[in-house]
Amino acid sequence: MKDRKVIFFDGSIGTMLQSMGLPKGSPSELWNIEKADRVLKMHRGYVELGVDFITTNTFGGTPLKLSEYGLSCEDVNRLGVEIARMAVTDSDVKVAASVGPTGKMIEPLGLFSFEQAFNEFREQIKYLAEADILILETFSDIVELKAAVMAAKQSGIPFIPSMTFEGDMRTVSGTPPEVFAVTAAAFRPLAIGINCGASPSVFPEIVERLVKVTDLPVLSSPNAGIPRMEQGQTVFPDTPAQFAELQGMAIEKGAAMLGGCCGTTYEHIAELVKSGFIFREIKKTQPLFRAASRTQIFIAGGGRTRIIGERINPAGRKKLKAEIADDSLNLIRQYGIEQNRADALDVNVSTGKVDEYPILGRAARALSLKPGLPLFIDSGVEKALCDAFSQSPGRPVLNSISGKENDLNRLLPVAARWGAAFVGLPLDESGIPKEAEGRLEIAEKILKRAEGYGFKVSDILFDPLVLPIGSDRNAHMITSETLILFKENGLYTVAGVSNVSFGMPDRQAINRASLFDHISNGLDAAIYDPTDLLAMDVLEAGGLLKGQIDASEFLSLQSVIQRSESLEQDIVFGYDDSAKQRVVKLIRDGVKPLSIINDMLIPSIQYVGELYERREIFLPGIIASAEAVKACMVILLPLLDGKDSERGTIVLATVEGDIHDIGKNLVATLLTSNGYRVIDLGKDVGTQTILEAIGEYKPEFIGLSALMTTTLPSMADSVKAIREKFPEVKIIVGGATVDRDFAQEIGAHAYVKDAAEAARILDNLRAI
Ligand code: B1M
Repeated sequence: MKDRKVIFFDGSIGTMLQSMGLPKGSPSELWNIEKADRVLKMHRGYVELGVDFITTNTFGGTPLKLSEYGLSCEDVNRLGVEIARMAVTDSDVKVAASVGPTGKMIEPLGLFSFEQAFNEFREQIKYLAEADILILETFSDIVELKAAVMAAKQSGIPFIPSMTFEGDMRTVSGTPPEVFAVTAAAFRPLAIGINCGASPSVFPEIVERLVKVTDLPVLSSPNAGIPRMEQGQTVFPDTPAQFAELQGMAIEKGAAMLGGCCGTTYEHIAELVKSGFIFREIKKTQPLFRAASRTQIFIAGGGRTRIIGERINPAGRKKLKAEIADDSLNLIRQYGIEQNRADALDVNVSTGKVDEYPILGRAARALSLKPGLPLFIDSGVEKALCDAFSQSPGRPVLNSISGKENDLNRLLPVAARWGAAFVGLPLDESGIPKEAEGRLEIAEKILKRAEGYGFKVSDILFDPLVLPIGSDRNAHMITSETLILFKENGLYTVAGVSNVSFGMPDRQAINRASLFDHISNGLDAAIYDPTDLLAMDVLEAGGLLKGQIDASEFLSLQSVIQRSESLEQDIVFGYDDSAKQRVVKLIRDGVKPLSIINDMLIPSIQYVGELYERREIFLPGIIASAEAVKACMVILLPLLDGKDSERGTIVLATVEGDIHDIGKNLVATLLTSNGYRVIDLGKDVGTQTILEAIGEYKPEFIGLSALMTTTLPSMADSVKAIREKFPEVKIIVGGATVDRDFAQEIGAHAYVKDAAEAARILDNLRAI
């Protein structure tokens, strides 16, 4: 693309339909059925402006979202495309079918599984087949985006994924633009985009960052400014001229396509179309090997040699083998945390005795929360690989695919489907070629076959193969020759360095010598032990000396290991095993369980919330901390002073739409220990379930918890329904966003500030 006309998309659909009478709070998709003429008129308005693409009125068109309004997925989506098609008849304008998020948080941030999300998108996309392209827009969770992208890819319709970033240029769950670009590009979309979000002013900079890591065209669709409330109305303040000026800056940074999101109108888009913007191609550097986790990117081929932590591998590690056999993740988590100085982690659970499914996926899930590094999933078992990929946010790496026909036929399609990069092993049915040339031949065969699935050379790290020096004194030299030959042929390289010392004494010395020899020959990445601090220091200092990293990156690499000195720090870092050990010790030292909860655990998790608000940690970090608190509670619960007599029954629940349950669990714990029988319905509990539980358990009390302002209405609804159906049951409410006035206003019998006062308040209510 050189000096080409910029491609224009339309602007906001919701804003335009509201200006045509769509009531606030009513789903715009309903109008595909009830007011198709107005939707058609809205589209035609954009077509007349001279845009290249119009977007269908199907943003909230997943079955789940539509079911809230009793609407049919098939009708809404088919009609949405039909109306748009009608609007573009006799023109060259194309139809982009809009697909938005499900509104559910995906595991591990929420309860909705990857597969559930994928099925939602697949179902919606089934009815969008008549569109020219799909636009997957306003996604803020990279995992949910990946589910949508995979469904789009499977449909065969070209697609553009588009994410929403906050003012700090990360999504709410902590994903930076580069991770989005690398993850999305792996699925070969038409383009990638950014839209919506609270801070339009950062759009040009995000475009610049995206353009640096991808060859794909970039679409920029900001809102018309930061919305504010004026006399009860949401107002988007940017004028068409201001909007076009911002988009002009995005063009300067390399955007190829422009559109508008919330608050933009015909006038905003007209201003863009008449602007005369010309797409300016930004000169690209050589493509590099890229993988990613939710928050971090792994780049090999430029700069210093990257380290992939090797320790999560049961080969030669008896304790780890035993833990995997016991289905335990403790050591895997610990090794993950200990290796946080690496650039990525290799994850291997193959013991030869245990089925790798589902423990590989569980390991990937745990490691993606903490330490959150990009993952090399080391397995050849398709079912285990797919599960682990579904638990690896970002772009994982499949380690490895050899030149054997069976491997190529089985594993290349898996890597392609999941958008994974991979490690290529130059061995085949005849074994490992002795000479470098033979290994290059197989590497080239792997590359050729991979190209048939859309992979490029920069999607693969080739392993020159490291064999034990003890069994062949030339082993290291052959690896070196192969490495040099691979590099001369433009391949990216990775080596499992420590294999060289297998069976030898003083392995560390041999490993270090081998590592540095390979580095001097240009090795791009090494699977190595990052807890070998001397090697890591020298590697990083070497990068500094060669000008591959600057002084500030050198310093940040040095300070990466987070050592915890206290229970509070364990919670903040999310180190659950260490936290449990400290709790046991504190109890042994005579500290009261309640004091551990109130004085250490609760303040720590609240501090975690402050770090999150300051964007110093992201959602996966909060989850790791929350899980550490829960692990401690399992130890503390049985130790709280219990009373023998049963003082009454209470049904507890976190209200619908809210998945925070630490506080509610604490209330359950303290009430149980005070002699109450607790029926805990869990989190995200709807009114109907609560009513059914009251019918079943006949409790004297109901306790509802809510942590978010957005879930206070659910609490009010539940209280209302309970009071109507079971006026004799006493209701207590609590949670960080609840206060006495609100409790009174919604008709609860009591507000409970914290778990410690819950039993006393129930005792008081019993007395009434
Ligand atoms: Co989220 N979260 N979170 N979160 N999270 C908050 C609550 C938030 C304040 C963080 C923030 O943005 N600053 C914010 C809510 C903002 C608001 O509406 N005012 C928030 C948000 C927005 C979200 C998400 C939407 C993600 C996002 O940020 N975009 C998402 C929501 C998903 C959903 O629910 N649909 C989300 C997700 C999560 C995690 C899954 C990552 C995790 C929850 C894990 C879990 O609970 N299993 C999580 C966490 C851990 C938090 C913070 C950091 C800590 C909450 C907590 O456990 N506190 C929180 C920030 C903060 O509080 N600083 C935050 C400790 C706990 C002991 O306190 O629950 O208040 P609390 O309980 C107290 C009292 O309130 C009382 O007793 C306890 C003390 O003894 N109490 C009761 C509670 N319930 C009671 C019931 C009673 C009586 C007393 O009777 C029945």
